Amino acid sequence: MILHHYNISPYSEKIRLMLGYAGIDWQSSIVPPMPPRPTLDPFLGGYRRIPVAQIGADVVCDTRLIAAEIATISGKPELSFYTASKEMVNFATNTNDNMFMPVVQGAVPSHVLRRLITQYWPWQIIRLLKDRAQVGKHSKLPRMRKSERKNTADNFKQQLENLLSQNDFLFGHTPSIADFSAYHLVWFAKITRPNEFLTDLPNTQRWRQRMSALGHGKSTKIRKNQLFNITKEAAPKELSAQQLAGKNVGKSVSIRPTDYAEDSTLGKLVGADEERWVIAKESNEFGVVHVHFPKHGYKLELI
Ligand SMILES: N[C@@H](CCC(=O)N[C@@H](CS)C(=O)NCC(=O)O)C(=O)O
Repeated sequence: MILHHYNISPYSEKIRLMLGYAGIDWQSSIVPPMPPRPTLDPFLGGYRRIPVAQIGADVVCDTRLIAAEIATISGKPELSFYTASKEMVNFATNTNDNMFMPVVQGAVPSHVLRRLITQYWPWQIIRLLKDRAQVGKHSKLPRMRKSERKNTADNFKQQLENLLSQNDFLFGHTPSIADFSAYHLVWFAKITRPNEFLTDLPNTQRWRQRMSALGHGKSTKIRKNQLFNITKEAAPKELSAQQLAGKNVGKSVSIRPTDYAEDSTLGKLVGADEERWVIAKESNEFGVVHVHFPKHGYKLELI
């Protein structure tokens, strides 16, 4: 599996750690923290969120679907939103949908800057901050006041602390999609507000260390020409009979996230089932590439 990601991206950390836990060797393609992304845009186009996973000529968008691929490859159903227990899935969905923004917006600017300065040039940082201000301005997520944000974060932390009083991980003795969906937020909070980090929450502190110790597994860097050759030479994985018979298959569509950074990807719908849409993008350079989107959190329109 190739992972397109960047260092300070919390959703990327979720997948890096999951790959480490699942024991899957992976190839790492570092992308800029904002478009343009020259190693990804030429065959993906449109969708701008990170991380994105790639297996040959199949490009998998959103951690919901990437986690499902990891669960299948590693034989660990508890890592997928589609096969984990109901309580794990409810917790992970609520965390994904409602906790990311309060955590990101609660970041202390000086700590964010301190981290960015170690990785990017000043002009890149200015562009990034401007970009994120634009993303925030057009976001459909409800805006929270500071006090509301703090209450939401405090309740979430207390929920973690209570669940972790019974077990090493949120819903048992091994990590599940629930743990990975919460951990990347705690990881980001530790970087961006270290002074007020998990004070008086001993169970959560120990869990954070346990999760962090899972590591990122074995990865090797992949260069642009290698990446492009793989994309060109591979053919997309065969779709199932159910996917081929899915609603609107054969039509030209656009697919976009419904919350923020809503850039659309256009193509021909070639597969659809209860979980995902698959669109084909065709170019002289790369031939046919299949791009997979989850249905949850995305909107399809006929064009
Ligand atoms: N629902 C997406 C959310 C991904 C996401 O929001 N990622 C952030 C970075 S952690 C992002 O893409 N920000 C805008 C950008 O990088 O262009 C997922 O689960 O993959």
